[in-house]
Amino acid sequence: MRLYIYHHCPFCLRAVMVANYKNVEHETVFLLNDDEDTCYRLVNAKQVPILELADGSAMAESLDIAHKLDELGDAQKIMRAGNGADAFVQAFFRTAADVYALLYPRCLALGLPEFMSDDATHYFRVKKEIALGKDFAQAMQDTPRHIAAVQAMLNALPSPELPADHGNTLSWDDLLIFPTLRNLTMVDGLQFPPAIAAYMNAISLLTDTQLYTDQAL
Ligand SMILES: N[C@@H](CCC(=O)N[C@@H](CS)C(=O)NCC(=O)O)C(=O)O
Repeated sequence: MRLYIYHHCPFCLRAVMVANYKNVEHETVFLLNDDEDTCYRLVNAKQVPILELADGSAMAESLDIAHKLDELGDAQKIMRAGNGADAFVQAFFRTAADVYALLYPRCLALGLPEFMSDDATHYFRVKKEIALGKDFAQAMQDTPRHIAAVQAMLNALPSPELPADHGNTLSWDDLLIFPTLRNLTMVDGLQFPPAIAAYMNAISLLTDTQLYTDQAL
């Protein structure tokens, strides 16, 4: 079984979290960001994550993949029911423009496997500068303004439930909450409130996934 991902992709992280938590044996394939052919060959669309099963079939959509991995993984590792994590999802949605303006230019500077060629870097930059409506140099210059908006959002988040309060289990809500927070650790200067930092460390440990804190810029 193979999981095709980009390291920085928050949707991919959902699949990685479940695969690791549930000890699903799999091979991780980091695609180059401009590799359209592999995506089209497997799922007829340019998107990751993609799960290729042992029978050669492939599936897209992170939450469908997460459910499949949940089925295939260690039955002792329970996925706790969630309630949609509305407060988090809505807060992330409201500040999405600031979040992306902080994350897109930083992604390229971290030496991630999906950007290991000039063509892959160029592909990402062109696409994301159009999405942002400004170039990466401008986005970096605007960092203080974007940090202020995202910091206010972080400060207003409710305290997420910790795995330790639920028999050290992962919840479906964690798949909606953790990936955005994990990516925000790319940003030097953001202060994670203590309850959020404790949550991030606990989920990172439970799912064997790394934060970007040491590489923040
Ligand atoms: N609804 C999809 C969204 C996946 C998605 O948007 N993935 C992004 C990467 S973060 C992607 O593949 N974008 C196309 C590209 O990078 O060219 C899911 O949940 O899996």
